[in-house]
Formats: sequence, C-alpha cells, structure tokens
Amino acid sequence: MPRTIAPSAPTAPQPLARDRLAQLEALDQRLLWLSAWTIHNANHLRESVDGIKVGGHQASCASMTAIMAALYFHALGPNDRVAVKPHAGPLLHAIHYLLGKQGVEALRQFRGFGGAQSYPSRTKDAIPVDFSTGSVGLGVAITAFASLVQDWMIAHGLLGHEEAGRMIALMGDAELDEGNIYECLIEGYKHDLRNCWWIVDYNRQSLDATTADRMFRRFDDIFETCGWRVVTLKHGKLQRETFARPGGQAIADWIETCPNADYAALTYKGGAAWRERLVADLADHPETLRLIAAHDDGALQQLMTTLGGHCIETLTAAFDAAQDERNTLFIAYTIKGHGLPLAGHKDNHAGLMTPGQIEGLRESLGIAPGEEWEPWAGLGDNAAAELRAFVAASTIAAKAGDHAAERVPVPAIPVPEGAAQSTQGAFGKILFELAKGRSPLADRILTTSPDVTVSTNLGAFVNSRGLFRRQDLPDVFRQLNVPSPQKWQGNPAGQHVELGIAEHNLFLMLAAAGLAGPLFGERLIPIGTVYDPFIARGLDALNYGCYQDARFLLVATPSGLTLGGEGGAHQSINPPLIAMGQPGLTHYEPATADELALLMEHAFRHLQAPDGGSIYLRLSTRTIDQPARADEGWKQGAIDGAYWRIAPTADQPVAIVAMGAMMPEALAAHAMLAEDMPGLGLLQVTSPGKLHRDWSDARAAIWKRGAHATSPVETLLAALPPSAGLVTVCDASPASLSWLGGVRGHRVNPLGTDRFGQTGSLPDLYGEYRLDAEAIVEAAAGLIAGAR
Ligand SMILES: Cc1ncc(C[n+]2csc(CCOP(=O)(O)OP(=O)(O)O)c2C)c(N)n1
Ligand SMILES: [Mg+2]
Repeated sequence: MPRTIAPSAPTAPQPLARDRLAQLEALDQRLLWLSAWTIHNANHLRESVDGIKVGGHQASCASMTAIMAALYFHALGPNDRVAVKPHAGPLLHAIHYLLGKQGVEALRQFRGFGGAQSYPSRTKDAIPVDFSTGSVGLGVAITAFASLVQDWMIAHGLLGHEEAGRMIALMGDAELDEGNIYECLIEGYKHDLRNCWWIVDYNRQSLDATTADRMFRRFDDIFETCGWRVVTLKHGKLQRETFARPGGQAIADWIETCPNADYAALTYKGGAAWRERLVADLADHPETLRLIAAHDDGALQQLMTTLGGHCIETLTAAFDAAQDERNTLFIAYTIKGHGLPLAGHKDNHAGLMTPGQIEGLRESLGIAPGEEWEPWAGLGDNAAAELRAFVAASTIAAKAGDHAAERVPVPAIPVPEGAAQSTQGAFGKILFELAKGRSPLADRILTTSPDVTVSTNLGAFVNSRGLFRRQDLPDVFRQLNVPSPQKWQGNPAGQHVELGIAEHNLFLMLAAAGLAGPLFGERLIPIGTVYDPFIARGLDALNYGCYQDARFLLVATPSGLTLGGEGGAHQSINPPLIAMGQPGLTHYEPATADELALLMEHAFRHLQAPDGGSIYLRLSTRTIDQPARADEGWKQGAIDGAYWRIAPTADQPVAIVAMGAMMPEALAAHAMLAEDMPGLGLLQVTSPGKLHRDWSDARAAIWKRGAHATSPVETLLAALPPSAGLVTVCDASPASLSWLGGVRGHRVNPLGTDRFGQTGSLPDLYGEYRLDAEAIVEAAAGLIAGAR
C-alpha cells in the first residue's frame, strides 16, 4: 500500500557556535583560494599544447564560496542532492579535495583531458556529482523533478519517508532568465512540490553586464505566487550591526536604491570611491558622515561588500530556519569576484587574475610559495588539525554518492493481436497488458506526458494504473456520471505523472526519473510520450538527460506524414537525424507490432544495462497489414537496426531500403518490380542511428586497436554487388538513410520529406513528396538505367 506522506516537523534554529563559525569562515577562505588557484594553474602555469584559452570562472566561484561552505559543511543532510551552478564547478572539486575524495592531479588537470571537468559532470568527474550542470537553468529545474520523483517513490513504498532528502539548486541570478525555470515552477505548483531549496547567488551580474534593476523584488512575487517561501539575505551581520548604529540607517536606505551597475562599479573601485559617493549622496546626514569617517578605506570596502551571501552567520541562520519541507528560494546577495581584485567589474565573468594578483591573494592568506596545493596551507598546525577534524566530522564526509540499484526483471512482451494495426495502437495495447499484469516491471513504470496522454495512446495504462497525485484528485466527470472512456482520478498510488504542455518539462521529468536508481537506490522505468515534432521543443533538456546518462524510454507519436489531415505544422521531418546525432539515445522506428514488442522488450533491458542508454521509439498512427513471419531470424536484425525483409539474390542491380510507416509503399513497389526482377531485396530498417553508430564504432575499432570488426550494416549490404543502387524510403528527412551509400559505395536514390509538410490524405501527400510506390519504382528504374 502506498504510504501517506506526512510533513516533517520544522526544527528551531540554534545560534552558530563560535568555533563552528570560525571553521566555516576558514573553509570559505580555503574554497576561495583553491578555486582561484585551480583556474590560475590551468591557465597560467600548465603547459599549453594548443595555444587555446583554457578558461574558468574565478569571479563566479568567489561569489559563492560562503554559500557553499555554509551549505556543504553545515546545512546539507545525508540524503540531500545538489545541482551546482555550472561555473562554480571548481568549488565543488575543492570541497571534495578537502574531504579527501578528490586527488590533486584532477585539480591540476582542471579542464584538461581526464581532469576535473569545467562543469560538474555525473559521468565524467571522479567526485560524486548529483546532477550534471552546464546549460544554465536545467540544473535548477531538474531538482524540482527529482523531488517529484522522490515523492513518487515514497508513495510507492520504494523509499522510506525518513529517507527523503532535499533537492537543492545553487544557481546564478542570470539563470532566472531561462524560461524553463518558470515552466517548471508552474508544474511544481500543480504537483504540490516540496523539499526544494533554490539558492540564488544574487550578484546581479550575468556574463555580459550587470542585470536589470527593474527586476528588484519581482522574483519574490513570482516565486511567492507559486507557493514558495522567499528568504532574502541582503545584508551580512556586519552591515546589519552598522546600520543599527547612529546614522547607519541612511546607508541602508542608500543601498536599497543604489542601481546594480553603480554598486558593482564602486565595489571594483574600492573604499575611496565608496567614500566619495556616500559623502556626496548623504551630505545632509551628519551622523552618517561621522559613521563613514570612522571607517578607513579598507573597512568601508568591507562594510559595503559584506552582503548576506558572504556572511556565514546569515547564511547558516537562514538555512537552519528553513528546516521544514516547504520549497524555499534563498536570494543571497553577493558580489561577483568577492575577495578578489576582479570584484564587481562588469567584465569579470571570464576574467582571470594576473600572476601578480594571485601572488597577492596567496600572501594575504599566508600561504607559502610552493604550498599552493596544500589543502590546509596558511593555517598553522593547530588550526589546520582542527579544520581537518571539522571537515572529517561533517555530515557530507559520510554522504554516499550514487546508489547501486538492482535490475528489474523484464518479462516477455507478447505481440498484440491484429491482422492490421498501427505502431501507436500496438504501443497502447502493450502497455495496457503490462498494466493488467503483475510483473515487477509494470510497478516500476512511471509514465509521463505533456498533455498528450490520451492522444499518444497512454490512456489505457493510465485507466488501469491511475494518475499520481500526492493528494487525492477526484474524477468529477465520473462522479457526475458523465460517460468518458478515460478515468482521470489521481492519488499517491497512481503511476502516471501528467504534465502541462511544456515539453521541456517532459524531458527534465524523464531525466530525473531516469536517474532514480543512482539517486534513490531503486530503478524506475520512465516512459514519456510526446508528439514527434515537439521533441524539438525540449531538445536541450533531452540532451541534458542523455549527457548525464539518465535512462528513459521516449515514445514520439504521431510522426511524419502519417499525421495526414492533422499534419502541416505538426509533421515531423528531422527527429531521426536529431536522434542520430544524440549520444546516449537510440532511435527505433518499427513498422510492425511484432517489431515494436521486440524493441520494447529490448528497451526495458537496454535502459538497465551498464553500457545501455535511453531509447526513442518513433511511432505512427497509420494502420498497416502485419506480416506473417516464417521464422525468428529477423529479430536480431531488428534490434541491430535492419534486416532483409526480402533477401536479395546475388547480383541484384538495385534494392529497396525502407523504414517504419513507409513499408506498405515499399512492399507495393517491391511487388511491382519483382515481376521483372525476381530476387529483388527489401531491407527493412528499424534504426538508422544504431546502424550508423555500430558502423562508426567498427571503423574506430580498426583505427584504435587494429581490431577487424564488421558492423551489421556492412554485413547486410554485402549481399549486394558494389554496382547496385539503393532506393531509400522514409517518412522523414531523406538524409536519415541516404548515408547508407557510404558504407560500401552503393549509389543511392533517397526518398523522403525535405520540405515543410502539407495537410492532406496519405495518397495526396505521398504523391506530393514522391513517396508512393510509383516513385519508388521510378527511383529504382533510374538507378538501373545508371542515372541518379
Ligand atoms: C543555456 C546557456 N546559455 C548560455 C550559457 C553561457 N553562460 C554561462 S554562465 C552565463 C552567465 C551566468 O550568469 P549568472 O547565472 O548570474 O552566474 P554568475 O554571475 O554567478 O557567474 C552564461 C550566459 C550557458 N552556460 N548556458
Ligand atoms: Mg550573476
């Protein structure tokens, strides 16, 4: 039975003990130094073999050293997961270096081959990385979907309620410009999202410049509207105490109205510039002028730059006070480049300290020359030992990285019955059969769709397994006896996560659910459905999921011209090419129900295999006659990407190569041609991408290891003489298959769609796009005649 989810009780914040504060402040400094030095080493000291700039973001790191020290060494719980602002990657490496989980060599090789990655990477970094980041905004939003997945798992008894962690994003303020943040915010509100913390490094600088003043407080409104608690950490303790002194309030008021650009520029210029401006602007506040005069230039600079996000006490108090499950946006005011000579300069995003400046920083921190990589350098023996012990005792020192999750057994997937059916129809039947059965796999299926659940044929599964909702959602139409084939009732036992029309969210949801094994210790089988053309809408998120090796099944339907009258704007043309260029994703385009059943069974295994990946099934609504198979010899070929549906005899001058919903035309053309050409072959392609990948791999193996491997496509095409021509046919860009000519040098006449779609009946459209049987026959005749 699913458990009810009870809110966890908030705990009262305790004041930070003095020694704890001192250790966290020391760690703040260690992170500042190690990140700056790691980037410096990569750019100025490591030998450059290609003269290309290495890069790194010293200012972006310096902006959040206190935030990360306070989070990682004070607030983080054992089950919490964090997406780190991409360009603060060196800080994450520095943290793991101090924890003894990262070797110095990886830091020395930062951004080098095999070294610490420029942006935290789950798959490429040696340290535990909870979520890869890089494309801004996506790392933020995935935390919300990870929290939703966590709730799904708790509700299904796969995770104990007490094991729930907080899903945390450390983000730059310019990430708030990414639209996907708001798509996910809205989705989160609908799903009663909880357990998220998003911590904004609010330095009010992006890459190019300082950010718009008009956005002051607007983010508060937006997030509060979506149910989030917003905690603004504007001032550090030093500022708050100074503002409480006579004349201090006027400085606070001045800061309140100071434009971002002015604040940043004055920070860059330093204490004397602050004095000049404050004295001029506050000339009629004598007490304030006295207060300013009591600060020398250094103290004034410190006062004006100790914002909330740089104050450990302010940060830890805020984290301690937010110990319930409510989503919280922390807006931590910071200065980009804080503590570095780059501070505040609008061009500091990719700015690097000069060798002289890094020397100055080293000296100011008491680090001896030659001890730059020493984790505890400059602290003195006692302080170093205490800090080391503090770090060793921190919660995160014992925090596990990824979990190993058991594989879920894959049942046989029977072929749906029917002499004629569409792959989309067969998909619905297969899932319905799974839903009715009792296999452990069916219980692990999390389906999700951006408002196209019914029209992509997930309806029967959802009728059987229900909508997932943390709170019960009554099916009002059913209650009021309004007939509908679709049950629309939600509760914690439901398995389908219905999303609004935001395809980006679909892919982030699939990415999060596809990481359930490593993140939460139990595998899910995520299945997401979408209309094929709208894959493009979420491409960066799809790439993001694949980049971090999330495992999911994407089912895109309807596709291509088979949309018929519904088509036009909706006809997908290039997704097979997209998939071909997407590492971690294998595209299959079955033509028949038996191919689909086989490929789904394969997919359920492939999603769970250590060297597996995600799978994209491109399905169609076109009902086609199903073949009577003489044997099972086709099956391995279908998994490998193609098989001879009709094997050619030797010395055929031409062959037809066809994929998916174009099989009826290919078969009809074959029948027409075979009268004169008995022995004509018909190659049925299920996956151009798989064929291409294996072909490339075989080439690479020869090049790398001298191994002689022959890929499936080479073997298949070896059945034809080199002089033969190929007519390739697909309901997609013809480039999906035309490359086959490069495998053994066959001439190709490629048919497909390479213009934007029209509405129309299939015969109209196949005529218009030269995809009907006559076009295939003509293309074959052209090849036989020697013309292209
Ligand atoms: C989708 C995407 N677009 C552009 C970039 C390039 N980029 C990296 S960081 C950045 C500015 C980020 O500013 P902010 O989030 O405020 O970070 P911080 O000021 O802390 O460096 C940009 C444009 C990117 N990484 N991802
Ligand atoms: Mg910024």
